[in-house]
Amino acid sequence: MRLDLGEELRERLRAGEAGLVGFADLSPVPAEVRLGLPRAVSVAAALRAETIAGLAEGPHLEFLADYERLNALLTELALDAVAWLGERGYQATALATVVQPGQFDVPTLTSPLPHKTAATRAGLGWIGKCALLITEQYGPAVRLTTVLTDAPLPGGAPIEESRCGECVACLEACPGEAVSGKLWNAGRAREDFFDAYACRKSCREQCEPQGISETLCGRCIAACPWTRGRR
Ligand code: B12
Ligand code: SF4
Ligand code: SF4
Repeated sequence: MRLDLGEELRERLRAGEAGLVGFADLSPVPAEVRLGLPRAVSVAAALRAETIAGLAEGPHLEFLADYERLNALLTELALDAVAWLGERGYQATALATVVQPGQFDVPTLTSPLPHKTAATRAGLGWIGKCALLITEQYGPAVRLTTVLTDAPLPGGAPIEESRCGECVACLEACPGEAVSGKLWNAGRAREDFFDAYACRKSCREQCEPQGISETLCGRCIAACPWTRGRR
């Protein structure tokens, strides 16, 4: 039996080591933000179990290596999806896996179309109290990328409410006091439940002594029970 467009693309990306692939209807997002394209392919790739094991004590060089591996993998997968959709006559454009100058507002720490928006719209997960995308399969231990397109891909069921419940594991693990403990929903602004500046400050304070020039931490990833579930 011939696979349809969405199944074929999902199989292709998963064969390229994507952990999760979903399709999003982006109609609630303003047209200029999604570059006039109505849908998105959301792709998640998972951290290695060995990387996560050390994260409870903060960022380390293996995390940096895995971070770079996943950024390269996701960029390659996104460019492959763009080419594959283009060959079939569809418009497609990849959002940068790692934001580039001009695509990011430094004072507010925001990108115009966050990868997490495409991911929740594709049904890959919800936004946790730690402000990361939480997937049932890997918890927050994933990095994300997004391809915008006009291809007629079947939209997943959007997730618009938190599934964190009473859990406060990330709040207790966060050295920067960035996590308020409030539950996310799709209408709630990041600032209303998470302090991105406090997180960034703590990430940098932890990275500097390790000689890591990126802004990494991930203690909230190690603490999340959805992450522990995959070990
Ligand atoms: C700025 C930034 C930071 C800042 C601010 C963090 C933040 N949460 O905004 C700092 C420097 C602190 C940071 C730190 C980290 N980051 Co960072 N960061 C980004 C970046 C470049 C932009 C995020 C952004 O625009 N934020 C603005 C706010 C408004 O958006 P948001 O929180 O990302 O998402 C909101 C919307 O998606 C909204 N939403 C969800 N669904 C829907 C649906 C609709 C219809 C609407 C309207 C809105 C909506 O809810 C979310 C929460 O409010 C993204 C890459 C990207 N281009 O998306 C990576 C990204 C968010 N970071 C990531 C990671 C992994 C980290 C770190 C673990 C360190 C690291 N680099 O490994 C820490 C963890 C911090 C944390 N607990 O969130 C991953 C997250 C993966 C995941 N599982 O969610 C991303 C997606 C990078 C990637 N390519 O994978 N980061
Ligand atoms: S990455 Fe670190 S500082 Fe930022 S929210 Fe998670 S635990 Fe807190
Ligand atoms: S640790 Fe608990 S509260 Fe935090 S994101 Fe994971 S499930 Fe949600």
